[in-house]
Amino acid sequence: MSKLDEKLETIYNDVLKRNPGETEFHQAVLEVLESLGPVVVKNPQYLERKIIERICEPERQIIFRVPWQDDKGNVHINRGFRVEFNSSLGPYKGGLRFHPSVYLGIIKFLGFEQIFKNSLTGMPIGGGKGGSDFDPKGKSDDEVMRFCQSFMTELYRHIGEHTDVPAGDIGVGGREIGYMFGQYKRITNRWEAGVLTGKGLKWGGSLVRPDATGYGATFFINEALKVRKDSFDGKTCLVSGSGNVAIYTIEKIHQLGGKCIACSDSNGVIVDEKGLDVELIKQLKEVERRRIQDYQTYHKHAKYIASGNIWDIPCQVAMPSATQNEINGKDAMTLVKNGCLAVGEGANMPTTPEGVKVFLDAKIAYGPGKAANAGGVATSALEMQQNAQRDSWTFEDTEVKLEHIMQNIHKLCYETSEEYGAPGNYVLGANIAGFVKVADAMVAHGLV
Ligand code: NDP
Ligand code: 2IT
Repeated sequence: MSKLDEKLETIYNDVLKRNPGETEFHQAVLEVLESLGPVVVKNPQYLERKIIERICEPERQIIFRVPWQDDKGNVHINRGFRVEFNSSLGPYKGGLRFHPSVYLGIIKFLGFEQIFKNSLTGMPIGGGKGGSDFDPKGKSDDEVMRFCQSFMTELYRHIGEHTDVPAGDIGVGGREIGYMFGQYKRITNRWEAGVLTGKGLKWGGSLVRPDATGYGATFFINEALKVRKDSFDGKTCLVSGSGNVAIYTIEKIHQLGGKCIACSDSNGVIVDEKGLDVELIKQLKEVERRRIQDYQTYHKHAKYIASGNIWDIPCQVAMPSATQNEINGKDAMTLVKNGCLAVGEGANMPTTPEGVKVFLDAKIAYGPGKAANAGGVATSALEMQQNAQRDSWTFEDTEVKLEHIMQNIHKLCYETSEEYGAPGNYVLGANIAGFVKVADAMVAHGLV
């Protein structure tokens, strides 16, 4: 199914050979390379200088042992990762994921996507990602703290405000960032706010950072709907997941007049035809760390579908906000058949290549993750700006900045898609616009 020209095909085959078994990384690379054919025709120096080969090879990959003890004194060993992928535009920047499925191939796909996403934000940030196969589910606060301390006891030597700035992702939120910040401060004897983002508001965090990915994804789709002389007003929406990104996507959709009728977790789907009660979801997930099934305890009219597939529910806007490859080709066909007009990816790479093809062929408004979910990392960069100035901005000012950033990303992707003869194809627009900026910086920096 590859649409690669001969030179890019050779590069891709080399990536496959050098990185065996890393299927998610292969998928992320192929998706970008498929957009770059016309770019290398226009700029042959990218091939001559082997810019694409260099972009596909992380600058540095760190893998380490993370030993920790549970509350009963049992010893556990997890594996920690930090992939410092590309520092052409700024210090490595990207989240940490704690989930049992984590292995090098997942961290590399996320780090690779992050390079282009961060480029699209227009902020001075390079690309990186990290995490562990640690499963925070069912662990006590003390166990999570001990794990985070052990993780940081190795990670601290690789990061810093001018070097590499981690943040949250799946399984890593304010609690984990707090424990990691505390350990970094203790080991280094430095109160270095800019070393991590997603910090608590009382100790260097930024207003709007918790809300930013979901708000940003909704702003992006709002712009895409505007191009089609449409809006969220009155639209029935689905948001998968019920974590950080899902919660603030639901909240912003409701503020813009849409109605979210379903969300999910890895166990099942909750459907509330009256519109989801986002304050209840915040209480259940952010405060009490419970499962989404418990929504029904408080709203008897809601329906819980154990092991259900959220994409079977008819909607006009779908915002996948859980994990990679959660929408396959069949799901995409179901969504389109049921009248879905727009898909905004809060999650990273939530749609399989078959699904992406369905959305592009149907010409719906499809915002790929590296464009649509860039508001999270962009607001991390705003947090870094506030830390550098020893300042903190109001919610209103920060949200306006986020909205402008998302409008600019949308415009850049749209205009690039027009320039390359495929107006409205945000996959092409995001890949090309994100790539060119990094590639030009790499050319300027010489062979490094
Ligand atoms: P959270 O840990 O807060 O929430 C994750 C949600 O997705 C949970 O509801 C979880 O359900 C569900 N989920 C996770 N893995 C799976 C899986 N394998 N199968 C089914 N459901 C799953 O993470 P975030 O909200 O932060 O992240 C969600 C997505 O957004 C990820 O793809 C992440 O990379 C992306 N993202 C996050 C950003 C951020 O700022 N946090 C920024 C940009 C993108 P359960 O509890 O059952 O596991
Ligand atoms: O995927 C992502 O962009 C994130 N998890 C957020 C990264 C960050 O540094 O804020």
